[in-house]
Amino acid sequence: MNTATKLSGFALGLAAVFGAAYGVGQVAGPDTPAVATRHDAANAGHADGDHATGAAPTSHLPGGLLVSDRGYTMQPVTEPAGEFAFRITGPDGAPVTRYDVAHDKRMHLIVARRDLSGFRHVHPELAADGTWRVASPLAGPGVWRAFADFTPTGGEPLTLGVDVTVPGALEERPLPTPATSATVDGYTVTLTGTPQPGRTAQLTLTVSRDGKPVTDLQPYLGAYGHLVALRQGDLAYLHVHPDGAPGDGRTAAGPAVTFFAEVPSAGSYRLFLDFRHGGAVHTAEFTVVAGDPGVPATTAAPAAPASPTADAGHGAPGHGHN
Ligand SMILES: [Cu+2]
Repeated sequence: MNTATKLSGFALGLAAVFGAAYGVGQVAGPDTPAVATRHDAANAGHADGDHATGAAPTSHLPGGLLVSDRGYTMQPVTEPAGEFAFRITGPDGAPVTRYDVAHDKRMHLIVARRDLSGFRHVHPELAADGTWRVASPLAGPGVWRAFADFTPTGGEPLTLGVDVTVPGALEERPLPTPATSATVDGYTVTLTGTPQPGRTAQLTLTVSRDGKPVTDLQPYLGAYGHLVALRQGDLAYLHVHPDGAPGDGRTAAGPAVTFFAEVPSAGSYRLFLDFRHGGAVHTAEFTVVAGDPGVPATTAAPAAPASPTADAGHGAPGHGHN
Protein backbone atom coordinates (compact mmCIF):
# COMPACT_ATOMS: atom_id res chain seq x y z
CA MET A 1 0.00 0.00 0.00
CA ASN A 2 1.35 3.34 -0.92
CA THR A 3 -0.19 5.59 1.65
CA ALA A 4 1.45 8.69 0.36
CA THR A 5 -0.44 8.57 -2.89
CA LYS A 6 -3.70 8.36 -1.03
CA LEU A 7 -3.11 11.52 0.89
CA SER A 8 -3.59 14.87 -0.63
CA GLY A 9 -0.61 17.09 -1.08
CA PHE A 10 -1.78 19.23 1.79
CA ALA A 11 -2.05 16.32 4.13
CA LEU A 12 1.17 14.88 2.83
CA GLY A 13 3.13 17.92 3.80
CA LEU A 14 1.64 18.05 7.25
CA ALA A 15 1.98 14.37 7.79
CA ALA A 16 5.61 14.62 6.85
CA VAL A 17 6.11 17.40 9.33
CA PHE A 18 4.36 15.42 12.01
CA GLY A 19 5.69 11.97 11.47
CA ALA A 20 8.45 12.06 8.89
CA ALA A 21 7.34 8.80 7.38
CA TYR A 22 5.58 9.50 4.12
CA GLY A 23 8.33 8.85 1.70
CA VAL A 24 10.58 11.39 3.32
CA GLY A 25 12.90 8.93 4.92
CA GLN A 26 13.25 7.39 8.30
CA VAL A 27 11.18 8.09 11.31
CA ALA A 28 12.84 10.35 13.80
CA GLY A 29 14.33 8.60 16.77
CA PRO A 30 12.70 9.04 20.14
CA ASP A 31 15.27 11.43 21.47
CA THR A 32 15.66 13.74 18.53
CA PRO A 33 12.92 16.34 19.11
CA ALA A 34 14.73 18.34 21.79
CA VAL A 35 17.85 18.54 19.68
CA ALA A 36 15.82 19.41 16.64
CA THR A 37 14.08 22.21 18.48
CA ARG A 38 17.35 23.91 19.25
CA HIS A 39 18.63 23.46 15.71
CA ASP A 40 15.40 24.70 14.23
CA ALA A 41 15.38 27.77 16.38
CA ALA A 42 18.90 28.50 15.26
CA ASN A 43 18.00 27.94 11.65
CA ALA A 44 15.02 30.22 11.89
CA GLY A 45 17.17 32.92 13.35
CA HIS A 46 19.77 32.58 10.66
CA ALA A 47 17.36 32.32 7.80
CA ASP A 48 17.06 36.03 7.15
CA GLY A 49 17.72 36.68 3.54
CA ASP A 50 18.36 33.06 2.80
CA HIS A 51 15.16 31.14 2.84
CA ALA A 52 16.65 28.00 1.39
CA THR A 53 19.07 27.25 4.20
CA GLY A 54 16.33 27.28 6.78
CA ALA A 55 13.98 25.02 4.88
CA ALA A 56 15.13 21.48 5.35
CA PRO A 57 15.93 20.34 8.87
CA THR A 58 12.51 20.45 10.53
CA SER A 59 10.74 17.76 8.58
CA HIS A 60 10.90 15.27 11.47
CA LEU A 61 9.40 17.52 14.13
CA PRO A 62 5.65 17.38 14.78
CA GLY A 63 3.73 20.44 13.63
CA GLY A 64 2.44 23.19 15.85
CA LEU A 65 5.11 23.00 18.54
CA LEU A 66 7.06 26.03 17.41
CA VAL A 67 6.02 29.66 17.26
CA SER A 68 8.81 30.25 14.76
CA ASP A 69 10.03 27.77 12.19
CA ARG A 70 12.00 27.99 8.94
CA GLY A 71 12.07 31.77 9.20
CA TYR A 72 8.31 32.16 9.64
CA THR A 73 6.90 33.46 12.93
CA MET A 74 3.34 33.68 14.22
CA GLN A 75 2.63 36.95 16.01
CA PRO A 76 -0.68 37.61 17.74
CA VAL A 77 -1.98 41.13 17.25
CA THR A 78 -3.93 42.95 19.92
CA GLU A 79 -7.48 43.42 18.73
CA PRO A 80 -10.72 44.62 20.24
CA ALA A 81 -12.51 42.09 22.41
CA GLY A 82 -14.34 39.58 20.31
CA GLU A 83 -11.71 39.40 17.58
CA PHE A 84 -8.64 37.29 17.16
CA ALA A 85 -5.86 38.58 14.94
CA PHE A 86 -2.32 37.61 14.07
CA ARG A 87 0.39 37.99 11.48
CA ILE A 88 2.90 35.63 10.00
CA THR A 89 6.26 37.25 9.43
CA GLY A 90 8.57 35.76 6.86
CA PRO A 91 12.31 35.22 6.59
CA ASP A 92 12.76 38.89 5.69
CA GLY A 93 10.93 39.97 8.87
CA ALA A 94 7.98 41.47 7.01
CA PRO A 95 4.41 40.19 7.31
CA VAL A 96 3.64 37.52 4.73
CA THR A 97 0.83 38.56 2.38
CA ARG A 98 0.93 35.79 -0.23
CA TYR A 99 -0.31 32.31 0.58
CA ASP A 100 -1.23 29.25 -1.44
CA VAL A 101 -4.76 27.90 -1.21
CA ALA A 102 -4.86 24.50 0.49
CA HIS A 103 -8.24 22.83 0.80
CA ASP A 104 -10.14 25.92 -0.26
CA LYS A 105 -8.45 28.28 2.20
CA ARG A 106 -5.23 30.23 2.53
CA MET A 107 -5.27 29.93 6.31
CA HIS A 108 -6.65 27.32 8.66
CA LEU A 109 -6.73 28.51 12.27
CA ILE A 110 -7.25 25.81 14.86
CA VAL A 111 -7.56 26.58 18.56
CA ALA A 112 -7.82 24.38 21.64
CA ARG A 113 -7.23 24.94 25.31
CA ARG A 114 -4.13 23.40 26.81
CA ASP A 115 -6.41 20.83 28.46
CA LEU A 116 -7.67 19.88 24.96
CA SER A 117 -11.14 21.34 25.46
CA GLY A 118 -12.78 24.02 23.36
CA PHE A 119 -11.55 22.95 19.90
CA ARG A 120 -12.46 25.24 17.00
CA HIS A 121 -11.38 25.32 13.36
CA VAL A 122 -11.98 28.66 11.63
CA HIS A 123 -10.84 30.61 8.58
CA PRO A 124 -9.64 34.17 9.12
CA GLU A 125 -9.65 36.94 6.53
CA LEU A 126 -6.40 38.43 5.29
CA ALA A 127 -5.96 42.21 5.24
CA ALA A 128 -3.63 43.88 2.79
CA ASP A 129 -1.04 44.50 5.51
CA GLY A 130 -0.75 40.79 6.27
CA THR A 131 -3.02 40.75 9.34
CA TRP A 132 -5.38 37.80 9.67
CA ARG A 133 -8.64 38.53 11.53
CA VAL A 134 -11.56 36.39 12.65
CA ALA A 135 -14.32 36.56 15.24
CA SER A 136 -12.57 35.16 18.27
CA PRO A 137 -12.87 31.39 18.54
CA LEU A 138 -11.49 31.50 22.10
CA ALA A 139 -14.64 30.51 23.95
CA GLY A 140 -13.88 31.38 27.54
CA PRO A 141 -11.03 31.62 30.04
CA GLY A 142 -7.93 29.52 29.82
CA VAL A 143 -4.59 29.09 28.12
CA TRP A 144 -5.28 28.40 24.48
CA ARG A 145 -3.00 27.06 21.78
CA ALA A 146 -3.65 28.69 18.43
CA PHE A 147 -2.35 26.86 15.36
CA ALA A 148 -1.85 28.57 12.02
CA ASP A 149 -1.84 25.94 9.27
CA PHE A 150 -0.78 27.47 5.95
CA THR A 151 1.53 27.41 2.96
CA PRO A 152 3.41 30.61 2.18
CA THR A 153 3.63 31.09 -1.57
CA GLY A 154 6.94 29.66 -2.65
CA GLY A 155 7.40 27.84 0.65
CA GLU A 156 6.51 24.57 2.32
CA PRO A 157 3.33 23.78 4.28
CA LEU A 158 3.82 24.88 7.84
CA THR A 159 1.95 24.82 11.14
CA LEU A 160 3.01 27.33 13.77
CA GLY A 161 1.52 27.52 17.25
CA VAL A 162 1.29 30.19 19.90
CA ASP A 163 -0.24 30.30 23.39
CA VAL A 164 -2.88 32.91 24.08
CA THR A 165 -4.36 33.47 27.53
CA VAL A 166 -7.94 34.49 28.08
CA PRO A 167 -8.21 35.79 31.64
CA GLY A 168 -10.83 34.56 34.02
CA ALA A 169 -11.51 31.74 36.39
CA LEU A 170 -10.24 28.58 34.78
CA GLU A 171 -11.64 25.19 35.55
CA GLU A 172 -9.30 22.67 34.01
CA ARG A 173 -11.09 19.72 32.54
CA PRO A 174 -9.63 16.22 32.65
CA LEU A 175 -9.14 14.53 29.32
CA PRO A 176 -12.22 12.42 28.65
CA THR A 177 -11.63 8.70 28.90
CA PRO A 178 -10.89 6.84 25.65
CA ALA A 179 -14.01 5.91 23.72
CA THR A 180 -14.89 4.69 20.24
CA SER A 181 -18.19 6.51 20.00
CA ALA A 182 -19.02 10.19 20.24
CA THR A 183 -22.21 12.19 19.89
CA VAL A 184 -22.51 15.70 18.54
CA ASP A 185 -25.54 17.70 17.40
CA GLY A 186 -27.68 14.57 17.29
CA TYR A 187 -25.14 12.55 15.30
CA THR A 188 -23.32 9.48 16.53
CA VAL A 189 -19.82 8.95 15.20
CA THR A 190 -17.97 5.70 15.76
CA LEU A 191 -14.23 5.21 15.42
CA THR A 192 -12.53 2.03 14.32
CA GLY A 193 -8.78 1.66 14.25
CA THR A 194 -6.14 2.87 16.66
CA PRO A 195 -3.28 5.21 15.84
CA GLN A 196 0.13 3.58 16.07
CA PRO A 197 3.36 5.31 16.98
CA GLY A 198 5.74 5.50 14.06
CA ARG A 199 3.60 3.77 11.47
CA THR A 200 0.52 4.40 9.43
CA ALA A 201 -2.82 3.25 10.77
CA GLN A 202 -6.23 3.29 9.17
CA LEU A 203 -8.85 5.21 11.10
CA THR A 204 -12.44 4.95 9.96
CA LEU A 205 -15.11 7.27 11.28
CA THR A 206 -18.72 6.33 10.64
CA VAL A 207 -21.56 8.81 10.98
CA SER A 208 -25.14 7.95 11.84
CA ARG A 209 -28.19 9.83 12.97
CA ASP A 210 -31.22 8.39 14.73
CA GLY A 211 -29.71 4.95 14.24
CA LYS A 212 -29.45 5.33 10.46
CA PRO A 213 -26.22 5.65 8.51
CA VAL A 214 -25.66 9.11 7.03
CA THR A 215 -24.97 8.62 3.32
CA ASP A 216 -25.22 12.20 2.15
CA LEU A 217 -22.35 13.90 3.86
CA GLN A 218 -21.57 17.25 2.26
CA PRO A 219 -18.13 18.24 1.08
CA TYR A 220 -16.41 20.55 3.52
CA LEU A 221 -13.25 22.23 2.27
CA GLY A 222 -12.99 19.69 -0.51
CA ALA A 223 -13.38 16.56 1.61
CA TYR A 224 -15.98 14.58 3.52
CA GLY A 225 -14.06 15.00 6.72
CA HIS A 226 -11.10 16.73 8.29
CA LEU A 227 -9.31 15.13 11.18
CA VAL A 228 -7.05 16.96 13.61
CA ALA A 229 -5.14 15.10 16.30
CA LEU A 230 -3.54 16.85 19.27
CA ARG A 231 -1.12 15.05 21.58
CA GLN A 232 -1.78 15.37 25.28
CA GLY A 233 1.11 17.03 27.07
CA ASP A 234 2.45 19.29 24.34
CA LEU A 235 -0.39 19.63 21.81
CA ALA A 236 1.71 18.39 18.91
CA TYR A 237 -0.55 18.84 15.90
CA LEU A 238 -1.57 16.56 13.07
CA HIS A 239 -4.10 17.48 10.39
CA VAL A 240 -5.14 14.62 8.12
CA HIS A 241 -7.43 14.58 5.14
CA PRO A 242 -9.32 11.46 4.18
CA ASP A 243 -8.58 8.77 1.69
CA GLY A 244 -10.56 9.79 -1.39
CA ALA A 245 -12.30 12.99 -2.35
CA PRO A 246 -15.85 13.97 -3.29
CA GLY A 247 -16.46 13.36 -6.97
CA ASP A 248 -13.50 11.07 -7.56
CA GLY A 249 -15.80 8.23 -8.58
CA ARG A 250 -14.86 5.92 -5.74
CA THR A 251 -15.53 7.84 -2.54
CA ALA A 252 -18.97 7.54 -0.99
CA ALA A 253 -20.57 10.45 0.86
CA GLY A 254 -20.66 8.46 4.06
CA PRO A 255 -21.42 6.90 6.33
CA ALA A 256 -17.72 6.01 6.62
CA VAL A 257 -14.82 8.40 6.17
CA THR A 258 -11.41 6.76 6.11
CA PHE A 259 -8.10 8.34 7.09
CA PHE A 260 -4.53 7.14 7.12
CA ALA A 261 -2.61 8.72 9.94
CA GLU A 262 0.59 8.25 11.84
CA VAL A 263 1.36 9.57 15.29
CA PRO A 264 4.91 10.29 16.40
CA SER A 265 4.90 8.59 19.79
CA ALA A 266 2.93 6.54 22.25
CA GLY A 267 0.57 8.63 24.30
CA SER A 268 -2.92 9.99 24.55
CA TYR A 269 -4.34 12.03 21.72
CA ARG A 270 -7.56 13.91 21.23
CA LEU A 271 -9.06 13.49 17.76
CA PHE A 272 -11.38 16.11 16.30
CA LEU A 273 -13.42 15.17 13.23
CA ASP A 274 -15.04 18.01 11.31
CA PHE A 275 -17.79 16.92 8.93
CA ARG A 276 -20.60 18.72 7.17
CA HIS A 277 -24.22 17.64 6.98
CA GLY A 278 -27.49 19.50 6.84
CA GLY A 279 -25.64 22.65 5.87
CA ALA A 280 -23.71 22.82 9.13
CA VAL A 281 -20.26 21.73 10.25
CA HIS A 282 -20.14 19.38 13.22
CA THR A 283 -17.15 18.30 15.29
CA ALA A 284 -16.96 14.88 16.91
CA GLU A 285 -14.21 14.37 19.51
CA PHE A 286 -12.46 11.22 20.69
CA THR A 287 -9.70 10.38 23.12
CA VAL A 288 -7.42 7.64 21.83
CA VAL A 289 -4.31 6.00 23.23
CA ALA A 290 -1.54 5.13 20.80
CA GLY A 291 0.83 2.39 21.73
CA ASP A 292 0.77 0.38 24.91
CA PRO A 293 0.46 2.80 27.80
CA GLY A 294 2.17 0.28 30.08
CA VAL A 295 5.14 -0.09 27.75
CA PRO A 296 6.19 3.25 26.33
CA ALA A 297 7.30 2.82 22.74
CA THR A 298 10.47 4.73 23.46
CA THR A 299 13.69 4.04 25.23
CA ALA A 300 13.54 7.23 27.19
CA ALA A 301 10.45 7.61 29.28
CA PRO A 302 10.52 6.25 32.81
CA ALA A 303 7.33 4.96 34.31
CA ALA A 304 4.96 7.82 34.85
CA PRO A 305 3.46 8.47 38.26
CA ALA A 306 -0.12 7.38 38.57
CA SER A 307 -2.52 9.96 37.25
CA PRO A 308 -6.22 9.71 36.71
CA THR A 309 -6.16 11.35 33.33
CA ALA A 310 -2.68 11.39 31.90
CA ASP A 311 -1.87 7.72 32.02
CA ALA A 312 -0.18 7.44 28.65
CA GLY A 313 0.61 11.01 27.91
CA HIS A 314 3.82 11.12 29.90
CA GLY A 315 5.71 9.06 27.40
CA ALA A 316 5.58 11.75 24.76
CA PRO A 317 6.77 14.89 26.50
CA GLY A 318 9.37 12.86 28.33
CA HIS A 319 11.39 12.66 25.13
CA GLY A 320 12.56 16.18 25.44
CA HIS A 321 14.44 15.72 28.68
CA ASN A 322 17.28 13.58 27.39
CU1 LIG B 1 -9.49 24.92 7.75
